[in-house]
Amino acid sequence: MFETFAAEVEPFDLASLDDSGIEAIKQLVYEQKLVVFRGQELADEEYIAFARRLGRPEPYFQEHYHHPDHPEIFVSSNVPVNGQKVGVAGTGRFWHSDYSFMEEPLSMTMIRPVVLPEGKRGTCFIDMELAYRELPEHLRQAVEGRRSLHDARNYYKVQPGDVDRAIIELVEEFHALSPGVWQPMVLTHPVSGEKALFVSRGFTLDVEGMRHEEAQALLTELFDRIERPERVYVHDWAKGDLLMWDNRSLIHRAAEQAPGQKSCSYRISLYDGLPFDAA
Ligand code: 7UC
Ligand code: FE
Repeated sequence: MFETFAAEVEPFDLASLDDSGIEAIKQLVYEQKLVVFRGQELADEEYIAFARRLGRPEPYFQEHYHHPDHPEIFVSSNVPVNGQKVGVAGTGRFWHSDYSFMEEPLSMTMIRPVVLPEGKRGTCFIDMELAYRELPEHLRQAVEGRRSLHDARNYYKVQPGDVDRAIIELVEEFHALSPGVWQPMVLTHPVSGEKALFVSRGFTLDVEGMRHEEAQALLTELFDRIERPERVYVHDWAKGDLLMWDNRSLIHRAAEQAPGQKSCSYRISLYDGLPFDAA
């Protein structure tokens, strides 16, 4: 496996950082794209307080993903609490960048495992700046200055209240809530000035100014290149990990996990105050 990105930081007290320490962490994330803080056992309130110092945490637009006491925390879990379902199970099992289907995509995402399954559980990442640099000329020309449609419709998760309702109604309701958005296919990072490809198999559904077949052929060619196994970096979760990454320069997906295992993680995504695209 290759490693052009990702940094690991040994255990230290995240909660006692001064302002310059917070700024240093943000710079580290912009430089390394993914940072894994080891040995962090934060209480929920400390986790949220840390996120607030980095930027503006954004509660997920669908409330059933929220932690019951903390809307800022997105709960990916198949572990009931007091017999009650909490959050949503099996999230993010497809390549994507968080909220790319929204007008304002999320700058940074943090995840910490809360219940670790037996066997492996992790998150996979792809460096989209490298993907951009590696594009052959014909693909670079196809994406430069073009927009593509990002829409989360294929990953709407059926909820308990959806029982007995028609699929078409659920799809229309979701579309009204989140109609999708045209995004540039190439981003310019506001800090490094680096260009990154901004598409993903999970959320990118169409390309501007192309016939349907042409658009799908271009997207499939792009995704097949981007997702080459030698370009996928897998971080296996350990207890106490806090992952933090830049959604402008990486796409990610949940790694496969053994079926039937209990797993729970807490995510906080935030806006860092910089433009998502500095082009
Ligand atoms: O359930 C999920 O996989 C959530 C996904 C549709 N969206 C995550 C995000 O922030 O983009
Ligand atoms: Fe995600």
